[in-house]
Amino acid sequence: MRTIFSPKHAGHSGQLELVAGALVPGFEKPSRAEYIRARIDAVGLGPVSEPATHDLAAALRVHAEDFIALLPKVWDMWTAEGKSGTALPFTWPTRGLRGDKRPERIDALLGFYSFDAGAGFVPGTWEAVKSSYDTALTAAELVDGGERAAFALCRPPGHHAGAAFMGGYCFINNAAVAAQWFRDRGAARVAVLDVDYHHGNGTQEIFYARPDIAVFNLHADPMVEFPFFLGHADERGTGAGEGFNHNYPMPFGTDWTAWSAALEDACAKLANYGPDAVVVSLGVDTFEKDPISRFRLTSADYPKIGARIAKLGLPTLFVMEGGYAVEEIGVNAVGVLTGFEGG
Ligand code: 6XA
Ligand code: ZN
Repeated sequence: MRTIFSPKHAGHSGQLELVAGALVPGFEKPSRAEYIRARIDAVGLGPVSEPATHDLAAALRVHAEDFIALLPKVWDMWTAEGKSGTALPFTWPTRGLRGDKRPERIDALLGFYSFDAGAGFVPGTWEAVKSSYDTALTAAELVDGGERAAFALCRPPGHHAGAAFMGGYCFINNAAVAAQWFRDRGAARVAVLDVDYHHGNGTQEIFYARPDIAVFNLHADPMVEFPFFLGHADERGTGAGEGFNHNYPMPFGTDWTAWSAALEDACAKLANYGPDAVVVSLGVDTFEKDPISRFRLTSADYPKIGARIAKLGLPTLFVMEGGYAVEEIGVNAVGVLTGFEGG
């Protein structure tokens, strides 16, 4: 399997995030991608190449124009206001406030376009976000060109980013961009299978009213886990999209037995949907030693995920999402891919 990977991800480094009352170094750090990159070579997964540069047209197919236009400007606006450190939102337009008024100050604008303080900017953030987007599209082109599968080693991740908001380490929704791109290239139906520990609220929001892109999400119960405000089992889609969104919330402590039963159900429904391509939002924060998560998958489980996805027999794009046990992230993420190839 070929991998697309950009060294520009490394510019998104040293950002702080708000955790339990303190601003702490981001868990979403460059070494994550570097460990995965090293493991690809160690197991001989296949060639690794850099993405081609794309314009933002594919992003605008799933994101709002004003939101995308802001992203390249955030850091300069932040410093122009005399601010330093990590560019983070200050105030959010929650219930009872005006969500229709777009403020002028950057710290308020960041709140206007965010749902948490988890997607902070540093000087290299936009370049990394853009390279992550290019990575997803370049890998999607490989699959569209006839490769059975490809791996987009994206960083930063994307599945929490909605049509007009960022959050949870995510800025542009790489998986959603790729799914829509497959549609625009002629796929009649596309499925997104999100196996990250966290619910992919952005992907769900983007496709919620659509029958042509079905979304399957396996994740920790949002009653007790981030992103908290989306991801329940009764969210099944709306209007023409009703019945095409499938959530599998699971309790803390979920192990392979219960998790794989959910995967089996999702794969059966996905196969029945009959998509022309599958986009896998590949998070490995389901791992037992993940520092911010509470599932109990082991390293031996990841190849089994890949093998089950391979059994679908569909053109498959893997898009990297979460996973914070950095020393094991390479073994686990690449384990899914080798499991796919052997399966
Ligand atoms: C709260 C935790 C963000 C979770 C990010 C993630 N700052 N999403 O891994 O899949
Ligand atoms: Zn996650």
